[in-house]
This record gives sequence, structure tokens and C-alpha cells, in this order.
Amino acid sequence: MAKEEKSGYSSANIQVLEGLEAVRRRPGMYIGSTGPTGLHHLVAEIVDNSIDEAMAGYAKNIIVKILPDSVISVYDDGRGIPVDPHPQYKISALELVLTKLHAGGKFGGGGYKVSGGLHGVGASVVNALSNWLKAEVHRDGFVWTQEYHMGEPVTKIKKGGPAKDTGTTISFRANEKIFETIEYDFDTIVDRVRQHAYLTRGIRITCIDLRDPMEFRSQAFFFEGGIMSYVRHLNHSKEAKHDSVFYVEKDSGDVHVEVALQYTDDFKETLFAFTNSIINPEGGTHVQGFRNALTRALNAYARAKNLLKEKDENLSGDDVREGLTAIISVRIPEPQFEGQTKAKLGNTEVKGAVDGIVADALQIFMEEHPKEAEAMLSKVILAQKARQAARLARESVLRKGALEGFTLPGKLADCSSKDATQSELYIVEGDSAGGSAKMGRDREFQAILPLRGKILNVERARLDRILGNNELKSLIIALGTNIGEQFDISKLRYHRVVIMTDADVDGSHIRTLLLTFFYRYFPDLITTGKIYIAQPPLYRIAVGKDVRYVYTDDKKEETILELTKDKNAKRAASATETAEASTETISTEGDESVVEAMVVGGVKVNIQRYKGLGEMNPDQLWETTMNPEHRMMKLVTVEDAAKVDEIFDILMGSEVEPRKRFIQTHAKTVKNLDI
Ligand code: 0RA
Repeated sequence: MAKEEKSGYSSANIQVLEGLEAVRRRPGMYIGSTGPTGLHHLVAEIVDNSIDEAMAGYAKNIIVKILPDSVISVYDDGRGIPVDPHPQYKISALELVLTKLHAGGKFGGGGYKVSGGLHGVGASVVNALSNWLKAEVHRDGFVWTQEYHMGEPVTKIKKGGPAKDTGTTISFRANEKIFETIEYDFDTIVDRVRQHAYLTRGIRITCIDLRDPMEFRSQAFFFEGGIMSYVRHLNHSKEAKHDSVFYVEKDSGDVHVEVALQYTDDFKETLFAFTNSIINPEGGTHVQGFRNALTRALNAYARAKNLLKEKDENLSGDDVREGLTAIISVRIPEPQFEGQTKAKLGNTEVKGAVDGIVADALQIFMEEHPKEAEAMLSKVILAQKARQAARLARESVLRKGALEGFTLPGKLADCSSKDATQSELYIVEGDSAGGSAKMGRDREFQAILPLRGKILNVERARLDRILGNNELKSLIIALGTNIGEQFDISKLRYHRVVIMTDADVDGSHIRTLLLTFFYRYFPDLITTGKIYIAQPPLYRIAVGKDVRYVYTDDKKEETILELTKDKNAKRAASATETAEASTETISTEGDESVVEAMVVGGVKVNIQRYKGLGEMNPDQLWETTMNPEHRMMKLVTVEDAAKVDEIFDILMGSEVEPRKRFIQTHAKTVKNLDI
């Protein structure tokens, strides 16, 4: 009966709708946020599906286009998503993939899997959040199309003209009411795509920006060397210790392992681990297996070749990390992730698989490449010696009372509260701003530590030198956690540590130095969300007694108009006069601040641009920057460790050339360096 048929179809559909309704209601749950990050996540979801088709060995080319009117299209030359009705679900694989949450598993016997983990929530989520989505499939000799609106099909699958090739193109336009912005950033898309290209050797991915014909941009990635090329890329601004990159690709049971590594003269480690092409910022079993194998293999070689003498200690895990650049990529059928952010791989079988494969391959590599092996070992043995020397130095410095028996530094104006969860430490640039902050603060829970001038550049400095630097020593004592092996987060005296510097070049330099310091020596404070950056206002805008503080350039114009409109409305005069109609500017440049007087719509507006914290009196500083009820603070996160690392490295590292290049190419943005 017709009715039965219909209800059979629609009951399948109702389930689908319930799923997608949840996505539309709480998009953040599925894509993380509705800000720019979430928006770009949509592109990643669609690209991931094409990558899967490439990983399965069918697609060789993927093309991502940003089109006018915020349309994204993603093409791949794979098999094309099947368009014939599925025997069980009655709808086509195409419709299933695009309308069913987590549509996955084996479908149509084609072995098509939706990748698991943090990503891979599926194309249906993108569909649910798009005003318009169109699928075009070339398959079985024809072109097939279907269109959707907010995740629901608006047409049946249409069979079009003939097609000789096979492939899939998904085009969509995100719903502008759901997202804060639907403006895409080409570089963000390119960065992700580049990473994919490294991880899927032999695939060609092209990104094209077609929004503005005058600003056409295109970038294509194809890495024959896969993760070996990735390691070389990461080391491009470093001094490599040996030419050949170590590389292994092997299966152990269900676990596919691929590892590449190379040592440089850097002091720190750069290691990225992936499961099914998804990055695992917190590592996991693959990283554990890798570390065990690396430490063991290097020790075995060093002993066998007498590079470590009998009396010498074994190389530690820390020793073999110094200067290491490594990529670990595993592919497994059913990844399990741990931790709140699902950023850590948990599958236990992976540890042994990676360990075994890497240990064997490294041993062979070192036997076959004695020059490389010696270079690697000279680096890690040097690291061991330096660590031993630093430990001795530190112990003697500590004995001499480097941390002054942990008495709080004199220039710290501590708060009265002893409850660390309520307490805040403001690190303030300069004595004068420090003075204002001390007077303006709420002494119950706000402590002030003024820092004088430039602090030590910690990137290349060792712990013993850091402990010799007075500014940093004060900071470490104030924090209460100690440092290095003695670090203990439970002793932290303030749960909010706020960096408060001027909005100028010096201020941003000090901020960067402090962030480097925290990043290198107190990473736990960043990962647990304890470090903030104060946001002092950029402008004070006044109309008569009505005063507003403005924190971004964007808001300046808006606030002026608001204030003058209010005033105009109150005067109930010249209601038709537009704000812009009579704008006349009188600038007076004082010693420190720029005060501008402006007449907008017959109303006089005073605009003061703040250049430094010192220009604010204590009350103003409290009101605008320190009062929890009004202030804005930026929480420092390690969202993209790679990027932060690279920027710190380039800005602070010892290589002069890349630093110059970065500052030249980013001259405009570098002073607003955000992490
Ligand atoms: C299911 C089955 C088969 C291919 C696909 C899905 C497929 C999905 C996507 C997503 C983006 N591009 C894609 N290309 C293919 C293969 C069934 C068969 O031909 O045996």
C-alpha cells in the first residue's frame, strides 16, 4: 500500500531529522564552536571524506575552492559516492552520508568508513548547518546531482548527462545565522590541507580562492616523500645534524605505522603524532611506543660502538628528545581516544606495534648509515652532558639559595587572600604602571609584581641561567610552584596569572618573552588555563560626562556614533541630521597620549588614544582593566602548539635569517602577536 511505503520511508527520515535537529540546535557540540574555528571545521569535515577516499587508494586529486558568496566546493576524483538506493535504508549512500549522523561503517560493501575520533562527525553535520548544499557525483557513466537545505533534500537525485570520469563534488554555503561569520580564511584552509598532503603520500590537494578575481590565489600540495617531507619542512629553519631522514612504514597486525625523524641542533623536541590523519596533541600509546624504541635503540647503539663508556649513565628519555623532530602516523580500524579533548590515543595494541617496528628499523638504519648514527648520538650525548652539568649547577645554585629560601620578593605587592583559587597575580611592565596597578587593585585578591625592563630571553637559556635572572627569579618565587623537576602545580599561589603590558612594540616584546617563558618552563600553567593577557582599552571616548572605554579599533566608530546619537536624541534636536554629516577633527598631540576632539552631528566628542598603561590613573586602570566586572582578559591557550612553537622559535631562536624574514613579512601584524 502507498501509505505503508510512505511511512516506511518517512520513519527512516524522522530518525534522520531528529539527529540533524540536534545538530542545528546545538552546533557547538558537533563542530566545537560557531566562531571562525567551527566554520572552518565544516570545510575540514568535507575534505576529510575525500581524504578517506584517497587513503582507500581511489582518489588522487582533491580540489578545495572558496567561491564568491561564501560557497565552498570540494572535489575528489575517487569512485563517486554511490547513488543507487541502499537495500536496507532504501535511500542512496549519497543521501545517507549527507543526512544521517555518523553514517559510517561498511556501506555497500565498498569498505567506506567515516573516520573516527574528534573529527569525522560527518558530512551530515555540514549539511545540517548549511542553507544550501549540492552534491554532484560522476559515476556509472552519468552525472548525478542532489540539493539540500538545512540538511534536508529539496530534490530527488537527478540523473544528468553522460560522464566518462568518476568523482564527487560537494558544494555548500554555511548558514549565516548559525555562524558568527561565514567569511573563510584561505591560509587556515591551506594550513590544514598541507598537513593532510604530508600525511597521505602521493595525493595532490589544491586550494583555490576565487572570491575576488583581483586576488586570485591558488596553492597545490603534493609530497612524494610524505611525512619525510614533513620532517624536512619542520626543520627548514633549523640546522640538521644529519642529511638522511630516518623513515619507516610497516604494518603490525591491524596497525599501520609510519615514522620519520631527524635530529637538529635545537634544544627542544618537535614531535607530532597522528591517528588516521587526526592530530593527537596529547600523544598516546603510539608516542609511548616510539619513545621506548628510540631510547632503547640509541642506548644499544651507543653501548655497542663504545660511544657511551661503561661508567657513563644510560641516555634518558629527556636526552634523546633534545633536538628531535619526529612525525608518528598510525592508521588503525577502531581508534579509541582518552582525555577530555579526546586528544590522546588509547589503543594499547598500538604501543607494542610502534615500539617493535621503530626499534627494528632504527637499528637497521644506524647500521647502514653509521655517519647519521654518529651525528644523532653526538647530539643526544651532548644533551646528556649538558643536562648533567645543568643539574650540578642548579644544585649548587640552589644550595647557595638562588630562590632565597623562598621568601617572597620585595617588589611583590601580595594580596591578603590565602585562597589561591581566588587570587590573581598581575605581572606589570615597568615601575610606574606597577605603581598605578598597586594603587588601583583590589588588594584582597589581586597581587602586583612589577617587572623592570627586559627579561631574559629564555628560548636558548638553560635553567641555571634563568635562576640567575632577578626578574624571572622573583616571578618564580611569587608563583610558588618552583621550576624544573621540582615544579609542583599544587603549590601555585594564584590561579589567574595576568600579563599586563603596554599596547606598543616594547609591551608586545615583553609579553612574548613572558609567554615563551611560561610555554617552556610552565607549560602546565598554560594547559590548565591559568595564564591570561590583560586587555587595556585603546581609547577613552567622552561626550560631556558620558565616558566609554573602547578595546578594539572596530568598536571605535560604533561607540562614537552611539554616544552622539544618544546625545542628539536627548537634545531632541536635528533628528534628521546624520552623524557623519559634519565631522571636523581637531587633533592635539600631547607628550604621551593623542587627544582628538571631533564634532559629530553637532556634538563634541573627545577621543583619547592610550599608548601605555602609565597614562591611566589608578582608578581608570582598575575600572577598565582590572575590575572583574568590566575588564576583558584573553585566556592563553596552546591551541596550535606547532604554530606557537614556530613563532616563538623564529622570533626568539638563534637563527637570524628566518627571524628577519618573519618580521619583514609580518611587519604589520607582528606587534599584535597573539597566540
Ligand atoms: C561509499 C562507497 C564508495 C565510495 C564512497 C562511499 C565515497 C565517499 C566519498 C566522500 C567523498 N568522496 C567520496 N568518494 C566515494 C564506494 C563503493 C564502490 O564503488 O564500491
